[in-house]
Amino acid sequence: MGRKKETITYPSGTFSTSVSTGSTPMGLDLSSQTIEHYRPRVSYYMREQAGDFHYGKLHPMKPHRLTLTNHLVLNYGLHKHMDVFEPRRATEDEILEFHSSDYIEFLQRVTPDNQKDFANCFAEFNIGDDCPIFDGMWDFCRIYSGASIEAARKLISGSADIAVNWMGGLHHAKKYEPSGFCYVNDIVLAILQLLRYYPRVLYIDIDIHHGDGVQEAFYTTDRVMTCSFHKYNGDFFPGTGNIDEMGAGLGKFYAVNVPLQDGIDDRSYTQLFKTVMTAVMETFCPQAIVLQCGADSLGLDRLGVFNLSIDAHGECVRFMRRFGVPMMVIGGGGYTIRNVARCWTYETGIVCGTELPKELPHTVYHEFFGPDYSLHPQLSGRVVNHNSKAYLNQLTARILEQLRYLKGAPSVQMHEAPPDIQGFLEDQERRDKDIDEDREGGKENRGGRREHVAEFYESDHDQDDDTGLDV
Ligand code: V1D
Ligand code: CA
Repeated sequence: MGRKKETITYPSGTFSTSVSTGSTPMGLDLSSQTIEHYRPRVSYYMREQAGDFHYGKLHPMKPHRLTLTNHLVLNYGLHKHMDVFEPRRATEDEILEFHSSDYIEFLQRVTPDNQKDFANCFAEFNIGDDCPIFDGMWDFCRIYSGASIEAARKLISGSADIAVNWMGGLHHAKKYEPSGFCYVNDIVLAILQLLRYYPRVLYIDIDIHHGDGVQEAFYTTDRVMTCSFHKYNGDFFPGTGNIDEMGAGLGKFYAVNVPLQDGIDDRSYTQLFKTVMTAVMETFCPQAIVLQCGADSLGLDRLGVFNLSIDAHGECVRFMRRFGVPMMVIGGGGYTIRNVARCWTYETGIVCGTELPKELPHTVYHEFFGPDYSLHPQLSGRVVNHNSKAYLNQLTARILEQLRYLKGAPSVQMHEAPPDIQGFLEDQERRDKDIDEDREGGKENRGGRREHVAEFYESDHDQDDDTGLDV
């Protein structure tokens, strides 16, 4: 692949960058990639029950936002542009691919009715205001994780180019404990699936909180690059994600953190996002992308303090879609639920390549969206922007410098384990044979595998630690 400095004109604007000319690992020419040329096949995962779970009356996490989203998506007619699946629940074994058995046993057994008997474990398992015990908690975890696992497998099978799961994206969950409203880390489970086939996976996180659980799981591997944009002041939850957290061992420089201050606006955010992601795509050349779209980075969020519009949030999705790399698009935080639903609906339209009318379609939840009933409400202006130009320039320079280190390290980019495609296929066959009582209603469409350009490299240097994974 030749490299040259050139100007890329995207429908959203023009900027100069150093790009790879020729083909990406997926054989697409980025310089000519536009929304008009790329017609990805989209799979959408939803389960009606997911919206019925309750963390508790005073808890900000409201699964009902999923119901609002699905109603908008369907009433806009977006199901006609996608394959819609009601995914199966994740099995205990699948969840144990990342989480510890002690923790998962606890999660399965504890309920609001018997929680008194488990009170002595609450400190060990970080149960409290952020992560309460609620009715159906284990089932909820199995539903959203099953969807992310299925979405990953769908991409691998080649029968979708983009897979959307708004139920997933619970990026804080750790191997041994829940954290920040997240119990099972569906993202880590999905990436583990993707790693069975794709040598390099890029994780991007635009939730206002740091994607700490995913970063930690893959901190010492060069096969996953994690890149989180978030508020950081050392205090804001979860307190991690400073720019100097870059990865360790073989994973050094493969964790990218973009710490931001209150009130960041559309222009600064999208410019920063595009600059960083262009450099990341060029240096890391992932074969699959997982994009966590936490909507608490929108203006007027109940917990968030950024100033982003739905348009700017969606622009990040649109930008990543243009690379034409297999992509999972997942949910995350988002606490002003009428705006979460509008945002994720808009982004479903973006991945489908469909422009949606600004006026919302009528749904049984219409009153949630007043007084404007618009897909693009005014969200900015509540918070002053504390990200000066100088700060953002310095941040950009430091991140680009980090990525240059990565490029400079000899053969780092090509340092990979061979994908375990045989193991993957055997597993798939076993799974297909299983009688799965959860599948009634699911309309899996098993098309033939499409060929992917997978690259095979050697690696026996990956490291393991107690929280991360040996990949
Ligand atoms: F405001 C609350 C009311 C009830 C229960 C919890 C909260 C709350 C707000 N913010 N909890 C938080 C954050 N926790 C703390 C800790 C409490 N300690 C003393 C510090 O500040 C947790 C925020 C979690 C954000 C989750 C997420 O948006 O990133 C997400 N992504 O995917 C799913 C969730
Ligand atoms: Ca983030």
